[in-house]
Amino acid sequence: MSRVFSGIQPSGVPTLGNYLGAIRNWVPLQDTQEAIYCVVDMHAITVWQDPAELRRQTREMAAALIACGLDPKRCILFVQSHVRAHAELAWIFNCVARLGWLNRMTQFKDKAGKNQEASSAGLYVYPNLMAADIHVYHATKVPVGDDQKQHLELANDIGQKFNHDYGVDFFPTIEPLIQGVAARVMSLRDGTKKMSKSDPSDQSRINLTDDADTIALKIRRAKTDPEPLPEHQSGFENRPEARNLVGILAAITGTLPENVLREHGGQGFGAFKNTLADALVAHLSPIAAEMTRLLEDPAALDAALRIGADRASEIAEPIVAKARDIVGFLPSR
Ligand code: AQP
Repeated sequence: MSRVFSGIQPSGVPTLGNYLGAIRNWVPLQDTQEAIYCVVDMHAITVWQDPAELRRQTREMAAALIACGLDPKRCILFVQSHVRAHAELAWIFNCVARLGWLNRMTQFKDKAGKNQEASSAGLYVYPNLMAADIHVYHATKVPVGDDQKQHLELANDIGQKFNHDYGVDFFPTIEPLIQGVAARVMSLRDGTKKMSKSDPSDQSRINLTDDADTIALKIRRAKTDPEPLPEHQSGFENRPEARNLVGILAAITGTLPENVLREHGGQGFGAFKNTLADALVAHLSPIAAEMTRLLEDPAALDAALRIGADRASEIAEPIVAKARDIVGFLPSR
């Protein structure tokens, strides 16, 4: 059994992008791997979060993960800030990673925008914390969306540099698991931009908590072009919105884009959007209902997360203790 790690930020309501690109792929891994999943609140505060909202969103994210099929008995599910070892290893990694490596990270450039000087230092070193999240468990497989590929390459660079600098074979190589036709779901308003939970426009995304009418309205309003759907995938060239909507229908119905085009190619977007909205509502409504049910008992949710944090700490503590020893820190006791 390999050890799998992945995380998600409680920086808003999880989106269809988070679900199709990541969360949905986490579920089957619970039964085939040792799976560790984390609500990464320390990553979330790299951009401003209102404290009360952050607490609410952290519980909401945990509820969403369970509602999507994660079972705290079959995986380790917890909140990042409850396991101190993440922060401790991240500091060591801040001293291993090179500025030149961080300068190449496109997510920082996307999130910092034009005013990089005003961004938090945390946003800049976000990939070092992400590397620590994974390496602190010696996890070797990381199921993520396509947007995180560059960060995983950096995590491998950090692990290898640590091993090389200290002459050890301590951190293993990480393998990204980037799966499915919807590894990158795009914004409903701009097919060249990824769907994000913190996008200022709520119309750009489907939230896992959206009700049936909201989903139908957002899909009806989704940007398209005047042409009918192509018959083949080659017809997606310069049509990112068409590619995105077809990809979403394929992913949600468990098929391939070419099969969607076999059925809907040549159709206008009107009829296609109705089919897509119906499929999304059928798939997402039970998840939203289960989230609501779970959030009615926050004490039970918190208790499950605390058990998860204890189990995670048991794995992480000896690994971070060994890392401390390797870099030459005196034993603390
Ligand atoms: N649009 C997407 N398509 C496919 N996968 C996606 N993921 C995010 N957006 C898409 C995957 O979701 C997982 C959790 O992501 P995250 O919350 O840690 O951070 P993120 O990638 O920055 O996600 P968001 O929704 O865009 O959050 P904000 O707006 O707060 O930055 C990751 O595996 C990611 O690949």
